[in-house]
Amino acid sequence: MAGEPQDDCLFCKIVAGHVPATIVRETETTVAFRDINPQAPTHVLVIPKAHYKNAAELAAAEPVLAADVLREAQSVADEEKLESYRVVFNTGAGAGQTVWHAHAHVLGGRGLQWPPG
Ligand code: IU
Repeated sequence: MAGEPQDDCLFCKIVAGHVPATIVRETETTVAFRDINPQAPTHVLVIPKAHYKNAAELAAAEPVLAADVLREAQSVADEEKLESYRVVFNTGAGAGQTVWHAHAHVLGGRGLQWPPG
C-alpha cells in the first residue's frame, strides 16, 4: 500500500537501518544520505521515510511531506555551504530512475551544465 514500507525496497531498508548509509540529516519524516556513486562533490539523496514510488506519487498523496523533502534539500545545501545546487527527481526508467522510492538528488560543489544529459 502507498506509504507503507516495502520489503524489497533498498531505501526502506536504509530508513529501517537494515542497510548502511552515510546519513547527513534526519527528521521525523525524512532521511538524507550520501549517494554511493556521487556525481558531484556533494551528492546527497533526500527521501521521505514513507514509501512512494516517485515524486509525483508522493506529492499527490502527501503534499506536506513532499514539501518536507524540498525543505531538507535546502538544509543539506546550507550545511554543505552550497551557493548553487541542483535538485533532481528522476521519474521513470527513461529518465534514469533506478530506485523506486521517491528521492531528491541534491548536487553541488562544481559547475553544473544545462541542459543536463
Ligand atoms: P535514481 O534517480 O533512481 O537513479 O537514483 C538512485 C540513486 O541511488 C543512484 O544515484 C545510486 O547511486 C544511489 N544508490 C545509493 O546511494 N545507495 C545504494 O545502495 C544504491 C543506489 I543500489
